[in-house]
Amino acid sequence: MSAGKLITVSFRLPFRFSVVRSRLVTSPSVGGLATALRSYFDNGAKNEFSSIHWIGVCDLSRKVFEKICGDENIKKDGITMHPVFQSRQMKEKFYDGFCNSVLWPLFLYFPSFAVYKKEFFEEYVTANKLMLEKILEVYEPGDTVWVHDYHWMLLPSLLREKFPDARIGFFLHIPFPSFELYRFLPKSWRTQIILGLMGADVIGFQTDEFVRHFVESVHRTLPPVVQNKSAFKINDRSTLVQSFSISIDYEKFNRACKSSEIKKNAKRIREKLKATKLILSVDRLDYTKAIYNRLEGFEMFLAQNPQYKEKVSYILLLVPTRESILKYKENKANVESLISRINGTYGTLGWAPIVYQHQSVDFKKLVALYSSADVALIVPSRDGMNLVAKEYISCRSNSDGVLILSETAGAASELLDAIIVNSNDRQEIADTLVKALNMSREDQKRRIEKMQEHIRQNDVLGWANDFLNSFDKIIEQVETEA
Ligand code: ADQ
Repeated sequence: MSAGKLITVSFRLPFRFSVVRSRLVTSPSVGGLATALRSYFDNGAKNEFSSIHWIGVCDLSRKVFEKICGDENIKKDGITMHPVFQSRQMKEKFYDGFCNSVLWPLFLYFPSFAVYKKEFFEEYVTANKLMLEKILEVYEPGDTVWVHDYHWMLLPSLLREKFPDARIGFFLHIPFPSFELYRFLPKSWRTQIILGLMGADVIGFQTDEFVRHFVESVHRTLPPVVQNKSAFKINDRSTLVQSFSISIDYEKFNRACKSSEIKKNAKRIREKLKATKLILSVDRLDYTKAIYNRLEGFEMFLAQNPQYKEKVSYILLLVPTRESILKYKENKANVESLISRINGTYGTLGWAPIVYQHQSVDFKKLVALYSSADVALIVPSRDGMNLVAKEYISCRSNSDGVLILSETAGAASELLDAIIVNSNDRQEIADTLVKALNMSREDQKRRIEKMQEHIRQNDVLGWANDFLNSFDKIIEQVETEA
């Protein structure tokens, strides 16, 4: 790969910072991107690069951070973290605004939730430029800069202008929508975003479908561009556009679920809940995860199958997310009121059908939950990939369990032995729960083993290595053309 540094850029740093009794306290960031990259850095990355750096937005204000840490960067688990400080205005207009009230709803097919304000886009440009300043403090020729996700789509070109020979990669963790959605963005914004991305040597997407959407959007947004198979040529530079399906550290999850401590904890969960069957969902509390729909599906299941009364518990573990945004507050309120209606209607003195936890849990608890559940119900309305689905499969040490997955999660294109449903079809969810709870042991084993083998062979290390090795493809292509 490269002997230089690897500089990762994402919105969040891999660890959250807080201050307790005047000391800096760190805790792992929750979410797919942070989980996946930390796993890669724990495994292969350190052998490939001279050092690992991560630039992201700090949870603390500059004043508080500098009071506690001076001008030191924080090093943890071999990663040097370089915090960027954003003003309150930037948080509101860039993060809550353009990122999470324009790009997020649009790219995840909730166009009616998007709020197109000029000042949001202007702040997006400013925030990308601020991030560039930080990169320039860390970057040296020979380094690789790996930019992640929709927050920083202008950054590859901003960096390219400064360093024409830099190795720059970009990976989009969320879907790239069809052009019919992408064109909701005003022309100037959508053009700037595509040109921003084209500064990268490699642009990675989760699935081939998202690659196709992007390619169509390029052709329909820019004046005629040269495309040679999977590469675009603009101003004599080539940009490779390819899918790289993100994954997890299979061995870490699989090893953990076989430990006696986790087995004991999983058993304890089952004993505590008394129900004979456990269904589990683990998600950020995001409207794109369609939690309301699946609760309605579960409610139908209870109404139509009274024989499961006191026999089934549905553990709903939802991690808090983006709580300052109105759509998230509304979604949380709706989900919580539906949970209470279902528990109120169907529960008995000693049994609540839904066990709801609105919190983040640590790795061991998460693995114990995955190990304890007979069925994982993972039905987002859209998802770039969905790592929870892969984590659940990896934690089935006895090769039993059933994964119910929605067709609109990127993971559905890989986990072909899951039961695939439509997240809007409540009746299908209800019927599929019955099917899953009654699936024969042989059928479960056959499906789980096939999916485990797939994830084992396509783990997070493979994803990162494929992405980072693809820079060489571009070099080969340029040399062949010369
Ligand atoms: P997310 O939308 O965050 O990720 P996902 O891929 O499922 O979705 O990752 C969530 C991660 O957070 C998992 O590793 C899971 O273990 C963890 N997690 C979730 N709830 C938790 C809880 N209550 N406590 C502790 N941990 C919890 C984005 C995209 C996805 C894409 C990933 C990676 O939206 O589509 O798969 O990035 O690219």
